Amino acid sequence: MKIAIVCYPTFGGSGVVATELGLELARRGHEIHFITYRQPVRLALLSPNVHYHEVNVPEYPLFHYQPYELALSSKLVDMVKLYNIELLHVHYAIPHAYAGYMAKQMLKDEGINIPMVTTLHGTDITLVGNHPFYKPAVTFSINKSDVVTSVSQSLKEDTLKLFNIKNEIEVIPNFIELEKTAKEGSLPCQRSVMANTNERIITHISNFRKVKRIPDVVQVFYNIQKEIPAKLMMVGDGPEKEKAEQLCQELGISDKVIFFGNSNEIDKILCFTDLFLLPSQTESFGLAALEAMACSVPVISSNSGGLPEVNFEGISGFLSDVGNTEEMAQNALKILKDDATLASFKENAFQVAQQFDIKNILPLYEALYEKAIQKY
Ligand code: GMT
Repeated sequence: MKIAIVCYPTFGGSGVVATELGLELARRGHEIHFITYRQPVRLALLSPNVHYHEVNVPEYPLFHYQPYELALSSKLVDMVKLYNIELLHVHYAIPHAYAGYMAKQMLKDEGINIPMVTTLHGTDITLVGNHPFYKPAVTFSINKSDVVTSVSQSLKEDTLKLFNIKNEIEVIPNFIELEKTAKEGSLPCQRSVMANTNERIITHISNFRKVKRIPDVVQVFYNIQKEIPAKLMMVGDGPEKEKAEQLCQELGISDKVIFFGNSNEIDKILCFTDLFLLPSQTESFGLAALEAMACSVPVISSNSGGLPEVNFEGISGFLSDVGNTEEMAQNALKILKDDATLASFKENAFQVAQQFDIKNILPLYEALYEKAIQKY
């Protein structure tokens, strides 16, 4: 199949999922066209089946806001015609589903009919898309998609609750490429550079937005390090990072916390991690938690959104109510208390991650594409 993938090229989970999906489809012989405003961060290798088309938005002083949707839909029309693309798969409803619908309409005018699959990722529904300023357009573009998927059952339920959706929503969970993780996991792990042998290493990875509850990450770690020697690795960048650095100073733990910024080498950090923290206000899925589990790292998370579908209570880690940092720290200490307990949580985390291996999930997308193309 010839498929166009529209996504955000940034470090966010939706862009990562879209990129990994496209790369695996390409490995299986499909022709994949990434269409976005910058080369996606995980799209390092361009292979014969992988194409990347940049959306350019010329600056014009009249425009207070540059019309990205317009440029994207025009690019989609041009690329579909040039490469005979058979299907559009847009990741993140805003504004991709809207731009995709416009492209479909323009193509229809020229006698070209092409299906569009929209994958809902989370904040496009629960935070941004739900805002009254966007809601009519988001509802419209979801209802006009030929196929709609969501990355968890919880996100499906939220979508049906928050929007007037007439379409079926199919749940296809996010995935992980275990083979790649295993290969990278066999590289030398630089644990000794980060911590002393007696210290436990705790990691948090995110875009440091409010929804991630960064102060809770610091508070949970503060409670842990009062009981056992430990270090905290903070990976990522975003609006809450500076405040977190300040909080660490106020609590007197700056020497135990390392801020990495954005990293393309999270596997190298996860390889020496003992525990992952994700106390988010909400997560449609929690891809970062799954990436940790794939590296045999147990997870302490909140129990909101789709997290219980990924992190299994008492098996791959523990889940607590949002904001209950006291319980999160107690649960963390339960896992970290001795090497044998930690080893068994690590093994369980890896076992749970196997359910989400890309090899199990990718055929679900392929079947859905085939059905959508056949219908047209
Ligand atoms: O984590 C973020 O806030 C980024 C956001 C994105 O769209 O890139 O992540 C969302 O999509 C990910 C991939 O499907 C999910 O794993 C995240 O849980 C989801 N984030 C939220 O729902 C807050």
